[in-house]
Amino acid sequence: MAFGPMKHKKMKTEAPLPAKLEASADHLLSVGLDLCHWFSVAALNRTVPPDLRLPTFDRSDPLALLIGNTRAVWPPFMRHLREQLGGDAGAAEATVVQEMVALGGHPLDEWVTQQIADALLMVDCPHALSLGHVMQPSPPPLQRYAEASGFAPLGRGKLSLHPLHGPWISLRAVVVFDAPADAAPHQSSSKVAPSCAACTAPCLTTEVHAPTAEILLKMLSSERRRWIAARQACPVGQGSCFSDAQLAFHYADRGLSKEA
Ligand code: B12
Repeated sequence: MAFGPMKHKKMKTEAPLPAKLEASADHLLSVGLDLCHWFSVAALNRTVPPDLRLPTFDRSDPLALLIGNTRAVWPPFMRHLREQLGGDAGAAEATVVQEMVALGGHPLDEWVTQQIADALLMVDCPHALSLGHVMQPSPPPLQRYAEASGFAPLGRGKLSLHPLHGPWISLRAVVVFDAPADAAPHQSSSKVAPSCAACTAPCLTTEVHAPTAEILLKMLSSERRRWIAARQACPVGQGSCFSDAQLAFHYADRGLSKEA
């Protein structure tokens, strides 16, 4: 796992740090990166193996932020995709998704990277950023950080489970700030998802029925549609399921598909 250079840009205003952190989280929210979980690095580092510990800036307890999203990311990202494809605001979602996937690459990862960079520019504080999709030298174990920081435990199907949105969340990045944990703009929710222990949902069985929406049949193999079915089998957060177009985009085969 690699943490990016600890750089920052001075803001002209002298707003207190929690206010700047809040402004930065507001930016993320406005682009659909709507899950911001503030946590204490010291508390996390006490529970993870030494090789997974987060940097501390020589502080006893620095502040960290886990960034993720629900399906709220889709409308702003679709606007961006439409611009990329020449600005046809009326183009059908299915067409945009198919054209974008055909072009290859990882436009969502690129767009998320830009949005997070913009948000961090608003914070006048050194930080270390680790993006979930950066695979060299190794990807940050975001699911483990989500669990160890009390945000979302790993479910039986090996997907992180949010108390409200269930498995329908994506994890994007972790940032450590050279600031004390109590500079967090607000307390993160202490709700946790229900345990899978007593659940009888068929997420791990072959009983799940692969979805058959037209765009999914057109773009995804039956194996990939079964991955979706397993996620849909979770009883938690069913109202937060991604749309068919979003599913087609996330689950499309791009070699090592990891955007969802
Ligand atoms: C590499 C990777 C993959 C690889 C896994 C290869 C492997 N097993 O080595 C591939 C490309 C196959 C993959 C597939 C999928 N992935 Co993936 N993947 C990642 C990634 C980028 C890194 C994981 C990692 O190596 N962590 C470091 C190691 C040290 O930590 P670890 O805890 O041991 O990690 C293991 C698990 O995370 C596991 N894993 C990764 N993804 C998935 C998904 C499922 C369902 C399962 C069972 C396990 C699993 O593989 C890792 C190595 O063994 C993470 C993002 C991140 N940075 O965490 C997303 C991530 C874990 N993947 C995710 C998803 C959704 C998927 C897919 C369901 C959809 C998709 N994108 O196509 C599929 C499902 C595959 C299935 N069989 O059901 C989400 C999970 C969200 C959540 N709610 O938990 C993440 C967090 C990405 C994101 N943007 O949110 N993934």
